[in-house]
Amino acid sequence: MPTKIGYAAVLVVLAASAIAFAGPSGGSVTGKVTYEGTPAKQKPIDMSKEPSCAQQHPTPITTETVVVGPGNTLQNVVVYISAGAPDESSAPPQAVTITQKGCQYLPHVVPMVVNQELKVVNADQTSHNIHPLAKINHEWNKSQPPGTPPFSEKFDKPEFIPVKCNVHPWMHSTFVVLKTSRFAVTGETGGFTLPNLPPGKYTVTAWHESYGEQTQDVTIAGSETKSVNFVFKAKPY
Ligand SMILES: [Cu+2]
Repeated sequence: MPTKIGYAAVLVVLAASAIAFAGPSGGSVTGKVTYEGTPAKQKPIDMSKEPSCAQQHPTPITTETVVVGPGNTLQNVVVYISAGAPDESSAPPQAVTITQKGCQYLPHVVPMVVNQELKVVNADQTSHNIHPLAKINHEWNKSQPPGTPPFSEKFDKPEFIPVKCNVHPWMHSTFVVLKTSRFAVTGETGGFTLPNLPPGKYTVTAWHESYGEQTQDVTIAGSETKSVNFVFKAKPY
């Protein structure tokens, strides 16, 4: 038979695990991004001028402007808290990495926080020239021969920056520089979760490189999970 002290100890442990489970702040927004209509057919990429890359793709890859998954899900959508959360006091300490591999940018869309370290890796046997077409931030343009070590950069203002390679015209990415670390990128399931949101009113923005931007307002009370779904209209071209 447990003693009074035994019961008290159990209660303390239960309370501690409840706090740990809820995290410091509690609520979350979760949902799915889908499209309606017929998305543009992606075009196969001809890499024959760059054999070291072409041979990495036994099946030719296609453009990635619109990447979809089963059940009309839309991938590469950046979903983030665009209003309601305080700005970050400092950038996350870990770096975000973009890798040039098989003459593709991995990942295709690269979200990061203002002033967070961005590491650029060339894993190919050929030179790339990465060129973020920044308008608000400082624009730069760097050649990276094969075998050279990664280099680091950062952007000090929020901006959606199209990225191209000056050597391989089919290579495209977007650097999504945000004021917040509360973001997610959709994968094959189209799903996203933005966790640890303190109670409050938020604007959630979903951005897609071809279909643009949508926003929805959501109010979080306590530690509840609110469902927010986005449906984009596919452009038929
Ligand atoms: Cu390149």
